[in-house]
Amino acid sequence: MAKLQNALAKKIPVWRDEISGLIKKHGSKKISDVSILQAYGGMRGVKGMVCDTSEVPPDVGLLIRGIPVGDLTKKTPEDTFYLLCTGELPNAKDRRALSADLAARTSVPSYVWKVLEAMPKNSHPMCMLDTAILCMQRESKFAKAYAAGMHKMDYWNPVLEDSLDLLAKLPTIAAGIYRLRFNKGKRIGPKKGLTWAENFAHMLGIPDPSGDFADCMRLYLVLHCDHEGGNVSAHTCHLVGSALSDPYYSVSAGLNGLAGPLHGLANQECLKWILELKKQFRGVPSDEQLTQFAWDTLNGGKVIPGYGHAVLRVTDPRFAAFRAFGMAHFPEDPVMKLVDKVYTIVPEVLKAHGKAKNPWPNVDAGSGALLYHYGMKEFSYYTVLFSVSRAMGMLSQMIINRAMGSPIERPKSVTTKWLLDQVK
Ligand code: NMX
Ligand code: MLT
Repeated sequence: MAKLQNALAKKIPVWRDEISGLIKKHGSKKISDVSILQAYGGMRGVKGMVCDTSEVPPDVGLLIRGIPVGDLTKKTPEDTFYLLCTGELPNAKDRRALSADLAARTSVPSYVWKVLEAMPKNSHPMCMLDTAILCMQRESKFAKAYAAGMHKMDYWNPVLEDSLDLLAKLPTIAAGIYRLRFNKGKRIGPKKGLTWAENFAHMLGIPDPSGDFADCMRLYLVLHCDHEGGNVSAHTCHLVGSALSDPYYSVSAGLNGLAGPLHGLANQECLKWILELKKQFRGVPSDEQLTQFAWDTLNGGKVIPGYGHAVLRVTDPRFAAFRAFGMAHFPEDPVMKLVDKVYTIVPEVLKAHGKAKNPWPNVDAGSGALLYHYGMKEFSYYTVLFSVSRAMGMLSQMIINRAMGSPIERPKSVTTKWLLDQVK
């Protein structure tokens, strides 16, 4: 852990000085106004929190520490986590050190498997993952250091330790859940010498003679890692962590938010929608049939999963990266072809419908087609893969927040009566 910890130890004092100088000099400068519509409308567009790991300009899409996510599609999750934490990509030596450090921490306490095995057989895989993380809370080094009276300025160090422990164990736990929940046979243990993503692919046990599935997992884990601070999972993790709840409590809480159909569960919903479409028309539908299918969804009072976004106003570059991978590896795959056809029709339908502010696909519109192609057909599992990746964003944000001494988050709510009084 020395390398990442050392890199952070050098950066943190610089960031602290920058932020305290900014607050001292310009603390009263206004950066946002809030309307009544925003107060009732999920605070959309309100700038009221800081996240330095990544940002999402609406007309560009995800930038990780200023680098467009489309430029990171050949990188590994280790590169990405190091970049999220420090603001710089690691050199080969530092990447290898991080990989080796994670590999040394993969061992999962045996009580976690007992808890998972005791859960009802039809538990949602997300419920299993979040339960597994929560039950490991007793392992938290931060909670122990806090109880021992550690100085506030040092919190980030045991939070980094917890983060590495948790990240290292997540693929083992997630793969174990896949094999247990879907009767895939015995758990497969991690293999020496593999990277974080390669080991995850290995432990899932999906036949992969070409290594393409492992490469798909690498890409999947890079693309989902972070999406600034206001999305439901990151924001939840941030809020819970701001009470100095440790990373196990906070990440489990954040992932409970990711499990919602308007957030990370949309990837399972999206593939379900595509397969229903395929079934109804026994293959690729005509433009008219697809248009009607989309309208039927909207007229049924439902959303079209994988489309729309609270911040983005263009095609999500993460969708573009998945599409490019699918087109490069299996352009003739029927589900991939459907995803592509949906992309030509649904934005026009959403524009005509006139409600969604963003008619373009988000990250969830195409990712499932890739997994389906490689034989992972249990789509209720897809959000677990999203979770393993998103943990990197939540944890890097948490390390930085503890290092910056961020306070407990506690915005002021108002009543409808108070609002009515304001407009009298
Ligand atoms: N299909 C149908 N209606 C939609 C869609 C969609 N894909 N997207 C937005 N709308 C509706 C939305 O429900 C709202 O309707 P109403 O006024 O009746 O409440 C209206 O359009 C305005 O919503 P927006 O301001 O455009 O979107 P908002 O910021 O509230 O929500 C999402 C963003 C992502 C929740 C929304 O676009 C959505 O539900 N999309 C489908 C689910 C999805 O793909 N979620 C995954 C997002 C990415 N992720 O992984 O988290
Ligand atoms: C995400 O990756 O978190 C989603 O695109 C949702 C969001 O940013 O609000």
